[in-house]
Amino acid sequence: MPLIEINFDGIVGPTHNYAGLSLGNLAATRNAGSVSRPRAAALQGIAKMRANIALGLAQGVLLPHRRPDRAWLAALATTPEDAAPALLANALSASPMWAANAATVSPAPDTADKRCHLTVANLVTMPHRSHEWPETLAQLRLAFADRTRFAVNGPVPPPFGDEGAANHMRMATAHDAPGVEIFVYGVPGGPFPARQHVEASRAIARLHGLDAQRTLFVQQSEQAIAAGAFHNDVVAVANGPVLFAHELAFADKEGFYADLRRLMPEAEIVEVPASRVSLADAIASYLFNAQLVTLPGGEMALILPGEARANPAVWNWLQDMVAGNGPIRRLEVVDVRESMANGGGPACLRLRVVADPATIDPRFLVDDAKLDRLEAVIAAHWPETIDPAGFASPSLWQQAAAAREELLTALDLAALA
Ligand code: SUG
Repeated sequence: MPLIEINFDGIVGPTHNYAGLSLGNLAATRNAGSVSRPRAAALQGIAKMRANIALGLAQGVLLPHRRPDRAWLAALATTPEDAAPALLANALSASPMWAANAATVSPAPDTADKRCHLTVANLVTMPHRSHEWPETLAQLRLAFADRTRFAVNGPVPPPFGDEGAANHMRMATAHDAPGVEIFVYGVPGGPFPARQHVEASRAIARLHGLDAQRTLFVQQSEQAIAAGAFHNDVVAVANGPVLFAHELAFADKEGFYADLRRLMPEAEIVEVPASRVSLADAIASYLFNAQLVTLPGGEMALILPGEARANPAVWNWLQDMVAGNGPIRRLEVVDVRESMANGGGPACLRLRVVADPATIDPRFLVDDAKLDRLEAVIAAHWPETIDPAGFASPSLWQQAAAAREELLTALDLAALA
């Protein structure tokens, strides 16, 4: 079978909550302290996967991690029972659900050894995300265990912050053709942290054996980070030969666009002008945190969050776009509002891997029947609500652990327990 794009969605974990842990992520900060709905959040995630399958797309999953993360607390010489409230909140986060931050992926046609390379993200900038990588690495090593096809690399060492595919775009005439890889980094100094460091991006390009002539390092605009675009995938997304970006996404867009057109004359740039959609509207609606996908018939579709339809400036622009002659022909809307309230849209929830599905551990691939089983587990075991005031309750930790175990059993992945 040829190489195709598979979206691996992070299943929303049973401790999904609003603790306001991500400085610079305006939605998460705004909702700090609110009561979350883990069951609804996870069911919304399942419904999104079903909608993608119905469009003819291949779908995989990544799993929630152990929460509270006792191993991490033990390394800090404490326990859930004794940890200070802030540390406990960091240990309880369900943030692995945002699989776009799990790893950076370079498909086989782009790499020197012609294997697909995945480098797990260290996520060092945010304490609650900095302890994700060991469990993510274990899952990736299981899912992509075929070493003749995949290389799964450990994280870039700190202090160089790496946030994975959220700051990486790949453009190619077809998924299985050699691509141009674009790493987008931030420069510290603004009001919010720059979570992707250029040193980390350069290290990943070397680790993956990318062709320097087909790799670009592009600075995200300081204005975008200051407006709340804590990852590039909040202001830009690429698929195939198409780049869809906000006018103010990049520090030097003319230089970037010129480099891109030189490396890839087929590139099509769909730019949204600030005069039509302000950065604030783009970030609040997550217009660019859409999944830009090629459907089996060859048509390109944008899978958007409901918030993009609810924003008149954004929706009017999108209507004009599809009425025109551009490469993006179809709009699909999904409801992921529980994730959105923590700053995670449709594209945050998925990690794209270009590979032959037959070379991947089938336990990580899903169809409708498997999603039925996962839905039943979630409906029966996920907490209906979590109030951050109740983080210290052992019954919450027990329920979360039992719920995760049920899920692992349903997927025949008890080895990850
Ligand atoms: O890292 N939110 C995540 C959202 C990640 C979105 N991912 C992409 N753009 N690809 C983050 O900021 C909120 C956690 C809290 O406040 O509890 C959080 O981690």
